[in-house]
Amino acid sequence: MIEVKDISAFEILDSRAQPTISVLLELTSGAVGKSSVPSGASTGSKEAVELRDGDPMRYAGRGVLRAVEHINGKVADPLRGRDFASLADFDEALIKIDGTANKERIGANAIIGVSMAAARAFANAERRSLWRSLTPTGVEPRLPVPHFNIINGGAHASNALDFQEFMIAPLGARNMAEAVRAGAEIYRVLRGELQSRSLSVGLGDEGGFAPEIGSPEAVLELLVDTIESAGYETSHEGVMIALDPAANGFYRDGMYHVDGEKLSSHEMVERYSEMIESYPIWSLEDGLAENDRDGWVYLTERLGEYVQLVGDDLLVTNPTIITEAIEHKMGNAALIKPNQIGTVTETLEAIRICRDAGWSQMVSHRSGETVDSFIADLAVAAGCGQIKSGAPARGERVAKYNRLIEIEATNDLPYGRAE
Ligand code: 2PG
Ligand code: MG
Repeated sequence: MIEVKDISAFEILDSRAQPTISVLLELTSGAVGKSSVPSGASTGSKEAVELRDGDPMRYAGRGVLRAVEHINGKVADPLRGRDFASLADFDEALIKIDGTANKERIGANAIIGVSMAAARAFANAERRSLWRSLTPTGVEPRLPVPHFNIINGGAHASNALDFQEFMIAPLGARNMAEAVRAGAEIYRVLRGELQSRSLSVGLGDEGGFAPEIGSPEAVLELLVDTIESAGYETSHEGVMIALDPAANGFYRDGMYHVDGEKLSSHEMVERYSEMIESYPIWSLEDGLAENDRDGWVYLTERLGEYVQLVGDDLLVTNPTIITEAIEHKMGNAALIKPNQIGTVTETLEAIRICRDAGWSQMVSHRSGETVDSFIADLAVAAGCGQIKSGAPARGERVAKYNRLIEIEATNDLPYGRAE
């Protein structure tokens, strides 16, 4: 049994100068866990509720003092001095305290912070690494293929690019350290390529470059050139490309607005199909909008055999929504973001459902981040085989990749996609 001594929270900043929550959780044994909470910009409508103060006099309404107050009072009061058998038990208590389906009473940003801090405190109490303590029975932990977001657009940048993320994935790397090296070397060559074409090397929210290039195909062309001039092969044995267009962002009145064109759902799928034929793309996330459900079914029929189709805004790490999507054959993989659902236990449940259905899982950061590297341990623990944490640059992005290098250096674990 693990006894909670105290929980406290305070308001800190994330990587976009927005307030977020940091939580400290102390056990009677003396073990302590700390966390800080990320925040998204392009969000799915069914994500658990991120509670903001709405006070225009502080941080333009984005303050989180109410959520902090909830942790220090409504959450901490009933949990102080209580015993728990496991993290699952603890998270169940959190869900009960909130009592709503989408965690709107306490705020999902408050609850996930407490859940992550508890996971760390419980691991410390067992004197185990976080990833070891989170590994579910029967799962083989592994180091995930990093997906480096090196060109940013959409809601994460002020350029005209409609697609949000262009990522490179060293699928064929020998190990984590070599995968990170590939990402960083390609990023460096890309900077030079952009400069030589007199394009901006200013950055988007996730540390990728945000040049004024309008067409996704022109970016893909540039990426292939860059990967090859950095000395890597564009293949499954080398480096492949992954896209997150985040199509909610350019879906209006039932049409997809890309680079000055208006495309129907089927036309959008055809455009992807051509891209996949012409460029080394292995994964496509949120290719269609979350409300375009028939489109998702068609997309999966049409391209599901050739490419990984990841649902993010569509699935929001929600076990019930993922189960429905599996039934309806909408996609074949899920993006996993703990703050979309609100507890670590429900996140692990979402991953388990995917695994049991033969769906892949990619663990993900948010565009607003801190240096908390929780998701690195989560990805290893759950054996997901894939992670995205932005560019191989900027402290809050690199914190996750560096944690993965540390786990690799101190343990004997396989690297790569789960079979
Ligand atoms: C996404 C994420 C992370 P945000 O769409 O996948 O890259 O962005 O955190 O803004 O939702
Ligand atoms: Mg996404």
